[in-house]
Amino acid sequence: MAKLEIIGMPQSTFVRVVRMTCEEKGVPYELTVARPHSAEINAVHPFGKVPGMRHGDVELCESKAIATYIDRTFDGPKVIPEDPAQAAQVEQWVSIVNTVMDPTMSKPNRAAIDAVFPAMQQQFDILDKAVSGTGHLAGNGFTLADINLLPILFYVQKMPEGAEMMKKAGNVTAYYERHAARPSFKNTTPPPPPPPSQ
Ligand SMILES: N[C@@H](CCC(=O)N[C@@H](CS)C(=O)NCC(=O)O)C(=O)O
Repeated sequence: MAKLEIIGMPQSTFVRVVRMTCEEKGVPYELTVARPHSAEINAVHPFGKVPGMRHGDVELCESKAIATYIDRTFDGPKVIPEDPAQAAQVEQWVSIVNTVMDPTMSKPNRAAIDAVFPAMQQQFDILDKAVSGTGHLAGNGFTLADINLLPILFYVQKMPEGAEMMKKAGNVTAYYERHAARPSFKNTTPPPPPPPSQ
């Protein structure tokens, strides 16, 4: 089969999502390290965002589309269940996390973090309830919904405020600690941020 190439920076949560999908399924891939708006990524994303992907004649961008393609194309455990209702629950949580929670939780500086503090607390309460039943975001098993959230929590728990909120949200803490032990998570641990581009 053709080589699977993932394009992007390993520090990006969205790049980590597609790499974790490969790791969970046991799919070999090559990471081409490229920054947003570099020539490599502009070739596959109209707005220059990471990640991108190439597999034979197939060129893709957007983490959800790439993860879905990998799940459907390769053998290995399904990260999106076949059952329509369960698949829709995964879709629902990927959408909530990417449209509401990621913009709140992934903040670049102190002023921005302070401004989103109340919203972030509310979102932690919601997550704590969501994972309380099965220890997963959607259904009974580990899915793309979890893969999509864990890289964000990795950065959140490194901030003092995030660590504090996490400590208070006992179910989220247990969820994070359990899944952070997965080889797919450990094997994709991001290196420190690269120096600013010239
Ligand atoms: N919806 C996109 C989001 C990708 C994204 O925002 N990537 C960030 C890095 S984590 C990026 O490339 N940012 C540069 C920019 O927005 O110009 C996906 O799911 O792949």
